[in-house]
Amino acid sequence: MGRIALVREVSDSIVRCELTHLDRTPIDVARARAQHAEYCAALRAAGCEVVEVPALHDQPDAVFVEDCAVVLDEIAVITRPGAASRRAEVESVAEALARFRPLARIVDPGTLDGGDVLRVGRTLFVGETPRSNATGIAQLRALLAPHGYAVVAVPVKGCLHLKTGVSQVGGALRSGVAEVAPGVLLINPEWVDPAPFAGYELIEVDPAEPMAANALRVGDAVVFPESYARTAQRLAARGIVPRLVPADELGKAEGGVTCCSVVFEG
Ligand code: CIR
Repeated sequence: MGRIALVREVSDSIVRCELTHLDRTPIDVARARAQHAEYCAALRAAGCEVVEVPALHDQPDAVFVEDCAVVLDEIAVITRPGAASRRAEVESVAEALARFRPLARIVDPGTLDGGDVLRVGRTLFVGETPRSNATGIAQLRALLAPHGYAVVAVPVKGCLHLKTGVSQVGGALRSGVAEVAPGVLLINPEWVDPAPFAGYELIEVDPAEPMAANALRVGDAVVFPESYARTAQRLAARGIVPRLVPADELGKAEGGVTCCSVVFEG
């Protein structure tokens, strides 16, 4: 089987989404759905089979499937999201993933959002945020140690998730090759301290675009919001030409491009 991208339709109730750092502004649900469709098209163009998990219209944030699972080659870890309002999202994602991987779970009192987990090779950097607590991070470490993954906790200040502030845009593609091909990371150093990422090549977002550090790497492609043109130019200058998608409507719900899919080899 090839590369799979799990996605979920934008809920009717998205206007009641969780918000942490943004003020509530009206969300045009039809426009959010149209942009989501373009996002799915970009995933297909990047070689993914797009698999939809069932819509959950009473769960406002259900489109952000990334937060429900961390999928590695060996195992899928079903999370326990930090926002209590989001916990009912995980079962349908677990059911979809059970076809592909053995499942493990983060359990009470642990919390973990997939948006806090950045995997580079066999290292998982995990944001310490109001969504992902020390117990959840310790549970993840214990679940993954037998598979040879290191879990490194990283402080995050000023943004929702670790991957709001840093994501991978180049370098090691598959677990196991990190040592020979270090990652290239896109980072907002105002929100995430670059120190834990010494050894990787870092590209900083344009200071006028603080939200631009969230890019989605799919194979060799990088899916990136079209509204962050200055940072896109920085990527292009480094030889990384992103596939641009409109993403500003779900941006009002504090969602970025990584949040809307769980990508893995099927
Ligand atoms: C939330 O606050 O949970 C949603 N409104 C946004 C989640 C975005 N997910 C992500 O960055 N992985």
